[in-house]
Amino acid sequence: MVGLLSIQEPNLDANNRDDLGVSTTSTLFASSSFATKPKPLSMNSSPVKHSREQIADLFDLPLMDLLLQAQTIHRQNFTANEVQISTLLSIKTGNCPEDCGYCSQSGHHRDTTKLQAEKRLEVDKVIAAAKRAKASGSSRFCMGAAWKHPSAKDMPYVVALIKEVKSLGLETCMTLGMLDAKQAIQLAEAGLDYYNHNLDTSRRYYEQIVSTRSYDERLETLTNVRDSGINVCSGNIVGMGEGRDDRIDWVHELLKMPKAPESIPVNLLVPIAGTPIGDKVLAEGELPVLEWIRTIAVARICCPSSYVRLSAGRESLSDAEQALAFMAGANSFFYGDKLLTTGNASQSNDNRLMRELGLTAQFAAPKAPKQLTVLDAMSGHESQVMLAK
Ligand code: SAM
Ligand code: DTB
Ligand code: SF4
Repeated sequence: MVGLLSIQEPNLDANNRDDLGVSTTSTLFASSSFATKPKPLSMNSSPVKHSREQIADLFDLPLMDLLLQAQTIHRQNFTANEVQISTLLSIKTGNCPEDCGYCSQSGHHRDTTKLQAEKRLEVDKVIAAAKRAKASGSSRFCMGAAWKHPSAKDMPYVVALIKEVKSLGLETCMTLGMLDAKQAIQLAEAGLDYYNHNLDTSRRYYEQIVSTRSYDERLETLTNVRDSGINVCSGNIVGMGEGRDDRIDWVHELLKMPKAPESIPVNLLVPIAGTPIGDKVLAEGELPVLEWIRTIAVARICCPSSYVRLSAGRESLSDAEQALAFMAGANSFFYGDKLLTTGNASQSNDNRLMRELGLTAQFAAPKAPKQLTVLDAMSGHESQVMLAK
């Protein structure tokens, strides 16, 4: 006989924790032991999210206080010194109809960037790249396409890619532009683990970097992804000429979502000559790297159970700058010699850096089971035990 039970697990949604507020440093330090395993969370915590003012206060902290708080929170939620590694591949490069001011792939800037557009990459080429990524130690394979949104004829192609890449034992991530609800469900049914769709900056500054789509359209896609059951990956770009207020507002946007993204890539702008934003930053100077590190730390504190990823921009950074970013609570990065169209910190350099910092790579995490089969000790019958979300 198969019965259904329901066991309530402690609520592991870190946004619902009451012991991580910015003004509760005494609680924070009292509970900090720098243990390497996550601590059990309180079962009766009430929902607390940082207000915009609290986020601004975090940005204003002396850097060492901010880093200590971020690293402490990191260690309460994740295994210390363990990082998740993803590899990126561009499956359709260039000639994008959107006009994102930072992007080499926008068709609007093609006369000045001179980027060579390419057709969709064939399935076997993508699979060969995924196999190389797995062999090199990546746990997740992220496929990006320069589309406004996938067309109906692109859907069977991306569904085939998800199934094939998953069958290699890799987690899958895609970033294909906007998705409607039906498309998100199709990708979820194919088994997609993560969908990346960045808000990039504040609502206010967004209008100055993209004119072909709105912030609300971006949020709509994120809602469709969340509702489909795919894990949400949504991050930003720091250093596009935005102000700290915009970085604060971006963090605040994450906290306005019903649930913070599971994965938060914090990109440091790669200034690309021939793009409007790249040219401006190249002429006027780049944002100091410490502000990117502060942004990582604030994202870590405000979204304690999310993976925070060092994304674009690492190629130009020193070992010490990257070490500070990990100290700030980043626990994921893009691995491999190339991002989508620009270079990345080389794989051999990353291997050396990981050894020097004592970081280890996390294996692909299988999805948590939704139910367990248990044996009733009295009757010997099997039961399916549902695990509460
Ligand atoms: N077309 C899809 C989209 O926009 O969602 C997916 C690809 S797009 C290249 C993915 C993300 O890469 C962007 O949202 C942006 O955050 C980041 N990105 C693009 N160009 C960048 C640059 N020059 N520097 C840093 N990040 C960049
Ligand atoms: C994300 O936030 N950063 C990655 C990934 N998601 C798709 C892309 C970075 C692109 C950097 C510029 C380029 O290589 O074209
Ligand atoms: Fe297209 Fe994405 Fe680049 Fe914008 S960021 S131009 S949507 S590829």
